Amino acid sequence: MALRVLLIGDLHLGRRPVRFPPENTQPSRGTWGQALSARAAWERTVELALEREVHAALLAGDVVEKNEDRFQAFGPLEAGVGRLRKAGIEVLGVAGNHDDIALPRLARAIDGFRFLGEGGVFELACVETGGGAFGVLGWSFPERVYRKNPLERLGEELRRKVDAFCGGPVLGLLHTQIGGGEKSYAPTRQADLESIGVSGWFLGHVHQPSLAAGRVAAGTRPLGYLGSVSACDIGEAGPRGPWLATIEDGRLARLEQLVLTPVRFERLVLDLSPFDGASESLVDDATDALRKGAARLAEEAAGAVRPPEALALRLVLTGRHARHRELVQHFETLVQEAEWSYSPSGIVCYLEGLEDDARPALDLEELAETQGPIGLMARRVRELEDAAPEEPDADDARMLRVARDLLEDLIAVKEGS
Ligand SMILES: [Mn+2]
Repeated sequence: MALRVLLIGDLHLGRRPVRFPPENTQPSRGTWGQALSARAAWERTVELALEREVHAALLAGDVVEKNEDRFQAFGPLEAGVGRLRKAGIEVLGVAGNHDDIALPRLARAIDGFRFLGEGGVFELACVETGGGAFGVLGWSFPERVYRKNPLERLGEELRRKVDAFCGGPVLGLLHTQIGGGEKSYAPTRQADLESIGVSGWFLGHVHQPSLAAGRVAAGTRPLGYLGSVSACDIGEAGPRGPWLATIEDGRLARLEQLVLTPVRFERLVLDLSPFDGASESLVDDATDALRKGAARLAEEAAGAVRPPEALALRLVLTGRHARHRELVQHFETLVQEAEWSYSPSGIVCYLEGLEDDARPALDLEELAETQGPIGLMARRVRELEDAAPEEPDADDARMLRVARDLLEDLIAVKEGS
């Protein structure tokens, strides 16, 4: 018989995306603020837990964005935990650096929420469910800023108990910075974590998921970040959601990411080089390409367990184009005026930002032959480029771009005169 455990990473109830879709668009219900909130992600998580008939749900810390948000978080958290408990699902959680005060208080006030590792002391809980028993080894942040290695407080006795735990596999639940230095939050080393006899470590804190989905090979033990449950900015690009662990015959057999983020962030790279610089419809052609790219990403996002309501795109311009500046200005306006949207597959795509990595198509050789400031600048840029290393670092690359921008500015001045 299979035992299903839902593993929930950084939820951050109270958090909202930094930028919403244009005002002339609408989510399937409510406002964008509601539809794209962490609360909406939590509600999707609860729905999926019921749908997949999981036996337990584990929260890996930072359930609440800020300790002060606990009053607003109480209602949705209580309602969700209530629905899970009513369906016979066990709910356990540990606190992270964002909810060191909020989570223990909420857990005390909510019926059936088991808070683990209070006060920064590791705790081994036995979870008995209709699908079988398993253990959870958990630790909670005792205060907001905790810079010591939590494993220092995992005694020999508890280590032995984990090794000898007879009820089933033990899942490790911890909010930590692997490989972190003395200025990071609850830093641990991977080797230390591996030295504990759990069947897997499911970690909170880093919002980029690092676990591998699929079958867990015999003899291997997963160790990684669950990631955030929903995204808030381009720093959280890609699929987001909780993970489903399946335990079969007393061992961890499968891991699956249940992608359900209400808003998904993606980078959309648009190469300007192929566009015909002589075309009168250049700007329309480039905008068409943006639409096509959005449609492709929306189609991919629509394949999620729960498709997003919105797809926030960071438009990244690359390549070279003679009318580079004109194109950049066009897309800048689209981003700033926040009116561009496109809704293929029922997902509202919008622009959350622009990165211009494209360059003007300048014929340096030709320009360097000319007299006056433009020729002088072109010769300087050419020297700079010749002197630059094959793979310039970020600073060098930026300086080269600034130099080329100056050249482009000089050309614009001349053309404008
Ligand atoms: Mn977090």
